[in-house]
Amino acid sequence: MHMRKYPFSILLICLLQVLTAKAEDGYRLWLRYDKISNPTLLNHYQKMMQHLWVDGNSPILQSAQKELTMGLGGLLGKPMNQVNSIQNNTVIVGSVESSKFIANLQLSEMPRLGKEGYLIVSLTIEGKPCLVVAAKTDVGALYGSFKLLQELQTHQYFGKMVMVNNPAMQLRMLDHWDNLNRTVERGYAGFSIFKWHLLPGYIDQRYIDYARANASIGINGTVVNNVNANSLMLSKDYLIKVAALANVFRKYGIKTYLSVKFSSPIELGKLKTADPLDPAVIAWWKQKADEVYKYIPDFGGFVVKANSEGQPGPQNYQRSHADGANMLGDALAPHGGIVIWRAFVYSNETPIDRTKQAYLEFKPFDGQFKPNVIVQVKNGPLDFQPREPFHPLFGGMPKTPLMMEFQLTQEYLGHATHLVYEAPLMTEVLDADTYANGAGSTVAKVVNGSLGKFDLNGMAGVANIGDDRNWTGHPFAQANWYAYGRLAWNPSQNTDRIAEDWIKMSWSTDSQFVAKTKQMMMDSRKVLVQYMTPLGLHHIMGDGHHYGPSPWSDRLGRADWNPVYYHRADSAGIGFERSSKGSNALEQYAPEIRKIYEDPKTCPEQYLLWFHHVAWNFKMKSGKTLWEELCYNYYAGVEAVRQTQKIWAAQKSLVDEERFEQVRQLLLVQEQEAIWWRNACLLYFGTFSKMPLPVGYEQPDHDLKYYQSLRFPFAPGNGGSN
Ligand code: GCW
Repeated sequence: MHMRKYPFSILLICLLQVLTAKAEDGYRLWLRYDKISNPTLLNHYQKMMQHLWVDGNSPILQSAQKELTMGLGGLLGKPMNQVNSIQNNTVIVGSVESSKFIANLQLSEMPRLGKEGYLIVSLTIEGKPCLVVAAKTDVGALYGSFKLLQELQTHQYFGKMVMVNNPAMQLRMLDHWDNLNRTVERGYAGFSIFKWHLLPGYIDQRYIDYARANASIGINGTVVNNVNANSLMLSKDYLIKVAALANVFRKYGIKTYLSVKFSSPIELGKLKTADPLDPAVIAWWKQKADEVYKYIPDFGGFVVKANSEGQPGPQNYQRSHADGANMLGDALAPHGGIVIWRAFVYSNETPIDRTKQAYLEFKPFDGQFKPNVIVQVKNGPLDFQPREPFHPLFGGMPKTPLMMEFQLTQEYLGHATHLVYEAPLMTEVLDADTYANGAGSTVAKVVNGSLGKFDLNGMAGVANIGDDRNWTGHPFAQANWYAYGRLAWNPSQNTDRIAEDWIKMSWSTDSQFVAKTKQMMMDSRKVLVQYMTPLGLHHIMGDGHHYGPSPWSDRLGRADWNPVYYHRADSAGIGFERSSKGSNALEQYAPEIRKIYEDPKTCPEQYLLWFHHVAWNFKMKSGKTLWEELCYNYYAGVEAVRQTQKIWAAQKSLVDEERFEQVRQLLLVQEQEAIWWRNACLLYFGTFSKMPLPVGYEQPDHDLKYYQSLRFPFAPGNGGSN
């Protein structure tokens, strides 16, 4: 019996080892910590990092210790020797806040560190060479620990090192649009990671790994529920659940925030009104804020979507956004909390150009918000389109702190099916010059507070994660979560470099693999714009679910929900005239911008149809007519996806089978969907231009009627109950 059992169990173990060694399901994100494959580097690192000393025992330092133990142990291929005094070749981690040893070192770089910054320096102390990760605070030391691991994972760190690093922004937030029933608005990676019905009792390992991933890229705040909020979130039952999550996140330097519904005093408090100037309402919110802080002493604050897309707000009571935001600000102020008030509003009544409305509503209140209120503005004036010019509120409200809202989830960028690296979209906006205070007044300088000298400043990214095993659905969508965090930490980082780091950490350090994969990523957003909305087209997607093309849609209740409102194609041409000859949305920008954009001949072509209605035979810079250029772009976009497929196919031997195959299949779907966009849009626009597809292009395999007949009743991410 024993003889038979023994070899079988050995066999099973071996089999399991083979399987687990091969299985690469993406769960580990960019924190894989597999043993360094380059023998010279490995040898070098092993010599330099023989011991680990994390000096201090706070929950945050314990997180650092756990991460370094796991990370260094994995990368160096041997368990770390834990010590509590200096030895030869020790990694020493600590902060002035909790380590006498670190404080006594009196490091000369220390004065250059902010609250969350860190320093990594090679030193010889008491004759012993060591590597010191030091900070003023424990959270700084945690960030430094992740940075050290990143340096090793990307094979950067070799030899002596001095690195001083501070975050550029105060708030670096990840915003979930997760509902209490675990559906995720505009979520394409499964259900919400937050299992409300099992909280507070059950702490899923995913919450911890989520916090680790966020901390590794410097994210320090999370909004756990949808801005289309349910007032139940503020009930005692749910606050206890939120507190359990906050207990996990706190250990990684992450503050918890909640989206709140403005009418909560009515729904939860049984008041007759939610009027922000009503004394009973004011008292209700104050008492609610006190209660929240009883459960979560370091609670971050409230995020509010008010008077937008049917959400209640102060305007229901003829009060202003400032009245509403300031009332909540007063309730949170005694506890150090903040209000993040969203500027994504467009009025139900006003029939003017939707892209002008947020500016018109908010600009008059510039300088009238309480010091603990920050206004959160989407990157563009419409709604997270594949390409939009920057929002004119950036630079338009010099006396008010503004924060950036990016959308990581790919609502308008091919859901979790299309391979799109969003970092170039982000930097395109961050680097844009608002001219608010002369040339060089970039959007980045608005949102990092440097232009207006605001201590309150930051960025938010609408999360793209769910309970899919690999978190984001598409393996490459992880890069958007990663890059967002890196850019919130430092908006002037090179997107190419961020991609490179992400590839090395998430896939492989093989130089050919890194170079080719980076090439696929860097162009991917430009390519998506080409096959979806080239030359400044926007909002021509399917109704409701926003899946696929539907430029012909004209049936929705409000004019400005319909694609035809945006592209305005007719026999004369196509595009939305937003110059002084049209809606004059351009007037909301600085004169330097207006001057160039006003004239279709000087307007950057990537925004041409955003700002102008242009004749079909308008001469483009390439010498082509507008119609030809439109066709060229749609076809080039599809071709580029095919090119990407080829590059990926050639990588097969350099990557694990599981993720290789997943990406391969998704690229096939992406190609099909790119063709669908191209054919549907060109067939439809051709009914106005009356011009044929240029010769030599492959012909659409269906007619326009076919594309118009497609229906997708259960496309994911489409709102639903919360
Ligand atoms: O783009 C729209 C989305 C809505 C979203 C809204 C917003 C949360 O289609 O699903 O609602 O933006 O940002 O508030």
